Order: sequence, then structure tokens, then C-alpha cells
Amino acid sequence: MQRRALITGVTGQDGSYLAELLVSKGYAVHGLRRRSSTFGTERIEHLIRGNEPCVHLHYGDLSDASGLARLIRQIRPHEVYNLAAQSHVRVSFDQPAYTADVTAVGTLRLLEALRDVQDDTGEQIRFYQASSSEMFGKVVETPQKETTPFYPRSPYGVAKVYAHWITVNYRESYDLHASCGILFNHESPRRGETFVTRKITRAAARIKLGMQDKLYLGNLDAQRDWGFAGDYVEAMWLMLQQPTADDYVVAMNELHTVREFCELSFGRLGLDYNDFVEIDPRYFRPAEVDLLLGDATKGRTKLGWTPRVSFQELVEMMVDSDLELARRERGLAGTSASLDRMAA
Ligand code: NAP
Ligand code: G4F
Repeated sequence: MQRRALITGVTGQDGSYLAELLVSKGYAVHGLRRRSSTFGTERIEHLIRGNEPCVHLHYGDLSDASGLARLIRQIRPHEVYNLAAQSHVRVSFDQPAYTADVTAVGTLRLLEALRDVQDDTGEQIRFYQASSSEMFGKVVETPQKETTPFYPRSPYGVAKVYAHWITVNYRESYDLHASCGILFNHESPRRGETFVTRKITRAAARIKLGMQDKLYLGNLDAQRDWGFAGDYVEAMWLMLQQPTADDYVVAMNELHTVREFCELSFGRLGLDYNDFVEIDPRYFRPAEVDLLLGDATKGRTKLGWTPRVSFQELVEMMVDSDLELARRERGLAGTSASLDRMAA
């Protein structure tokens, strides 16, 4: 029988890679999309167009409990991947209540819907929760692993801690097959443009082509453990294939600074970042997470998960992709006919 999966956050970076992976494995893939005045489906256009779309989209929102319950009853998924969230750490300081509602309580709403359907039908639904290394915040040990205590440093981190523990609680209380992936930062050419890596590669490419003069950043000394999103979604899938649900850290176990990311990105284009990067205090956070370094030994051993893309390859992939994008933008901006086509 063909397995059915539901992905919340299917229009996001991870949602798009996970949808591709599940389609390639023969799943019937359903995605939750929220209503917006624009399409917002750029990352999954190739999966939703044509006579036989590979991914079926449904309107819904993590803030709408009854809509989620109806959708779960309608689709009767075997696997649910909860990737939807207000996922920007800096934005969570400006929108703390909204972040709590969507990122924390939204997870509870989804779990409640699953619990009801599982109770009614007796069919087990496997659940993946997108937990985050941001939960470790002001780290109490390095590297961080599954047993490291949380010390979140942002409304986003606090919301993710709630979502994490409510998932564990539903696993223990209601026999749900619910797993949390504690993923460290993962990036790609599809990364949102306001996260630091994409902001850097996008700007470096535009500067190279003379389309931009400067790049304004905040804390260049922050250290992160960056991997490739395409590798990380494989770990999500592997977690739901295990006989028993559990929690896993997913990381590269490598530390790099934002400054180093700048150096490599500009360097790829033959530029020196010192000539273009300026510090703007607006991009500093009220409370910073200085260092995140993950120990993914459990996931590598129990899941057999192995990342394929190195840090250096990730930077090159993102810079090359953004250079292509900037070239296309420059071409399109050249003639009004091209812009007309864009509007259509
Ligand atoms: P992303 O690109 O920001 O995608 C977030 C997704 O959530 C988008 O599809 C977005 O829809 C959707 N969404 C936002 N609010 C929603 C709501 N109220 N109802 C329904 N959908 C909503 O994030 P990502 O990088 O793919 O990350 C996926 C998940 O992993 C997130 O939960 C994130 O917090 C978590 N995570 C990410 C990382 C990382 O480094 N990328 C690390 C650890 C954990 P729109 O397209 O309409 O905005
Ligand atoms: O790219 P960032 O915004 O990612 P951050 O805050 O680590 O959060 C990402 O990873 C989390 C996993 O740990 C996810 F849960 C979360 O959803 C998200 O995907 O910032 C990385 C670092 C920070 O220390 C920040 O202060 O870069 C520093 N930074 C310096 N200048 C900047 C900037 N960050 C952004 N976004 N923009 C800047 O101009």
C-alpha cells in the first residue's frame, strides 16, 4: 500500500527537500500551506504543477486547531512531519506571542489532532517534530548531545522547548510514535534570505556583479555547526522508520564563525569580505547564542545517518547558485519586456 505523508511547512526550505525525498520513495505527499496574498510556493513549483502533481497542497495553519483536525481525518496520514514554525530567531524577539502561538502551541494542536484520530481509528500515525539546537542556547556543555540540558535564549528557543517537551509527553502519555530531531543549523540555496548564510551568499554574488555595494551584518563572532538541508531531511525520514520513537541530535560536529562564512563566500568570488561587510547594530540580538556544536553520534550509529555535503561544499553550492540567480536578475532588469514577463 502506498504510504501517505503530511508535511507542515512544506513551502519552507526543509519542507521542499523533504517533499522531494518522500516523492522519490513513492509516498503520496500532502502539504499544509497557509493562505497568503502571494503564491509562496516557489520552492516546490516543480512538485505541484502539471497534470499529475507529486505533492497535494491543503490550506491550513498551525493556529487553527479545527482545520488541522479535519485535515488529519481527511488524509489519514501514516507519517506527519511538523516543520511549520515562525522560524526566525531575531523576529521572535519582535513577535514573541505570535511565535509562542505558532511554534509552541501549534505543535500541541497538531498532536491533539493526531491523538484523536489515532484513538478513533486504532491506526498508528508516526510524528516528527522539528526541534532545534537553539534550545541549547547558552550552552551548559560542549558539544551538545541529546542529554544536554536546554537553556534557550530567545522566544523562539523557548517556544521550541515547549514543542519538544509536549511531543515527548504525548509519546509517553498516549503511546504516540513521536520523535524529535534536534537539528543544528542547516542551509542550502533554498534558505530564506534573512538567515545569515543566505544573506551573505546572496549579497556576495550581487556585489560581484556590481548590483550592490555593501553587506550589513550583526555579530560576526557567533559560531555555528552548519550542514546541508538536503542531508538533514534524510535524518528526519530515518527517525520515523525506527521501530521505537526517540530523539536525536543532527549535526556535523564542526564549528565555524559567521566571519569565516563571509571569508569563504566572498573568497569564492575572488573578493575580500573586509572591503564590503559593515556592522549594523540592528542585527544584534537582545540575547545571543554564541556557540552551537552538535554531537550526532547517536543518530549516526542508530539511524545510520551520514551527511554527504561538507561545509566548504555547502558554501560553494550556495555562492554558485546565488551568482546564477543574480545573473538572471541582472538580465531580467535589462529590458522592460522581461519585466513584463515576470509580472505575468
Ligand atoms: P522555513 O524555511 O522558515 O519554513 C517554515 C515553514 O513554516 C514555511 O513553510 C512557512 O510557510 C510555514 N509556516 C510558518 N508559520 C506557519 C503557520 N502559522 N501555519 C502553517 N505554516 C506556517 O524553515 P526551515 O529552515 O525549513 O525549518 C523547518 C523547521 O525546522 C522549522 O520548524 C524550524 O524552526 C526548524 N529548524 C530549522 C533549522 C534550520 O537550520 N533550518 C534548525 C533547527 C530547526 P510560508 O512559506 O508561508 O512562510
Ligand atoms: O542565520 P541565523 O539567523 O540563524 P540562527 O539564529 O542560528 O537560527 C537558525 O538556526 C536555528 C538552529 O540553531 C533554527 F532553529 C532557526 O530556525 C534558524 O534556522 O543566525 C546565525 C548567527 C546568529 O548568531 C546571528 O546573531 O548569525 C548571526 N548574525 C550576524 N549577522 C546574523 C546577522 N543573523 C542574521 N539572521 N542576520 C544578520 O545580519
